[in-house]
Amino acid sequence: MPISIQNAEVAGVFTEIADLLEIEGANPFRIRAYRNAARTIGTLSRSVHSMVAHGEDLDALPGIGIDLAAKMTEIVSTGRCALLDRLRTELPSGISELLEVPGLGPKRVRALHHELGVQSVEQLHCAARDGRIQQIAGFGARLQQAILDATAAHAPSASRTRIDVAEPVAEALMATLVGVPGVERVVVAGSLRRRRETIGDLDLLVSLNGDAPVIDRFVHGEDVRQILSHGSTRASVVLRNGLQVDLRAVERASFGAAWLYFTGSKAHNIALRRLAQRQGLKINEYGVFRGGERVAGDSEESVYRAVGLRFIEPELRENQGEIEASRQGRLPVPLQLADLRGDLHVHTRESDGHDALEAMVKAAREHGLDYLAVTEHSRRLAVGRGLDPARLARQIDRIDRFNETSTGFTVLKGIEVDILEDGTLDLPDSILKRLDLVVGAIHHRLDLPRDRQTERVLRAMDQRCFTLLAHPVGRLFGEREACDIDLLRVLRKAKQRGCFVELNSHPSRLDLDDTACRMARDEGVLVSINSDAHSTLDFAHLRLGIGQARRGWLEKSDVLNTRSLQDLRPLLARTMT
Ligand code: DGT
Ligand code: CA
Ligand code: CA
Repeated sequence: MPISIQNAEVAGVFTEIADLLEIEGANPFRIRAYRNAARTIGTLSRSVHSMVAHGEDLDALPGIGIDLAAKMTEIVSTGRCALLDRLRTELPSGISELLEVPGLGPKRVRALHHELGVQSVEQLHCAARDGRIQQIAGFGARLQQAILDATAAHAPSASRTRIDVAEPVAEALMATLVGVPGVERVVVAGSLRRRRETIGDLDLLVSLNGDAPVIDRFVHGEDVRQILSHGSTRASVVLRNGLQVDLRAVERASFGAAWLYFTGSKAHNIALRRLAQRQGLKINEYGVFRGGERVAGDSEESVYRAVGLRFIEPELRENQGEIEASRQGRLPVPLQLADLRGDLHVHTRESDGHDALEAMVKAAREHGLDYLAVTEHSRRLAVGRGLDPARLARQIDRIDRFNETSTGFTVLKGIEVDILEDGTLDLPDSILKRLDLVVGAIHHRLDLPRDRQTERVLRAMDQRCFTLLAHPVGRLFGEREACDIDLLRVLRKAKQRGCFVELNSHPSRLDLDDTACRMARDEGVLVSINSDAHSTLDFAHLRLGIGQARRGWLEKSDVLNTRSLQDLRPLLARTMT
């Protein structure tokens, strides 16, 4: 029996249960029972722990029935409470923090969650800033202002930059440094090398052969607005576009150790250092040392080898099990862009794309693909010039004619059909069943509460023709948070129905994200890495999707569109009957 459980802790568990039940909208009598019990426990002169230890009847206490007594026994004897654990997983993890904002109790948190989909303090801040809170009955402008003030520290930082914006900046900067005498290599480190979807600051590293004027050249670059620091081996600057860049220069002998160190993540570095310590070694940005002697450091491989590990791809360096997997030889085989054989989410001019089918096909071929699926919007999305059944029927005929004359490339007939609020699809079965695949997507009512949003998608997936769920959580960087949905249930439904989920490679989406990809892999659901191309240029985004998929530990076999068309067809066909 854990010895440290105090009455206040038991009461705290009951109060939290009552709060969470109230946010969920449970029976008021049940909620009150937990509140009363918390109060009773708070005023007891004896410890619940010792009463349980002496086998006393807790249900003799005022307001404590058999059920509550059993929970008290569970808490003091195991240190946990299954009901609380369940409630915590049912509600978004940020919900409890909302209760700590002054002025907010469970009732108001419930209203904020249900009316506005607020599930974190950051979202609360944005809702207050945008004036949405005062629109809820019982809130008002004064409370909104108080919330805005109390959550000021949670204003989202505009300071992270999308990877597609940061990457060309890094490349241009590197190009100015490669020609400097004495510079052997210029490489990217930090989160950009790990292919995170957003970048806090850019980290560049150069390998030097002797003295080189590279740091001076860097800080006096024409795009530099401000020099934050300037030393002999390092400098930090802010560029005119606002991006901060850190540059370090190291000798060749330390290059691998420095690259590994500045690539991070910090959590990965710390775990690696601990592992080295257990082997009597020391790792830092200069190398691996035993006593005063450097035993490795010129390459990253040498550093990993010195501590008994195989090379770990940068995308995996997040301290999410990669060190253990490396030691056991269980690291995923890195997915490559060239593994993709096709793209299952492409628009043409027929809806809101910019280019004709022929141009999209040409671009897809140039990207090494063998097939693409044309998936226009459906009629509900009027701004996207969505297709009604008659227009879709004409497109089906057009694609059939195209394929008759095309050699070595196939266009699949698809649709990006809206999932309506009740979970039905925006087009009838009679037309959908003529397609090769049906991509379902949510484009409106992203604010539904978690249970309704989840049910909506599950119902859509239960329909006869449903192949692939596009951009499952609907986040748009800088514009909109992910919708509140139980992804695990969605993935399990996909598994059960034999359908698939998308990793949308557009840099404003990257949805599924890395963590969700890993969840899909664990659940055995194939992920389709798609461009969602609206122009011929957008196939370049597939590379970003690959980075995210690698971060999510996906291998070639976990990805639907690494299949040849011949292997893909039966998988699609199963979802259409
Ligand atoms: P960001 O810039 O927020 O997108 O993320 P990172 O990972 O690029 O972080 P940054 O720029 O602060 O640092 C670059 C790398 O340098 C980081 O991934 C690991 C390494 N690093 C920075 N500070 C520390 C530290 O205090 N300890 C260790 N072990 N490594 C650090
Ligand atoms: Ca960085
Ligand atoms: Ca940095």
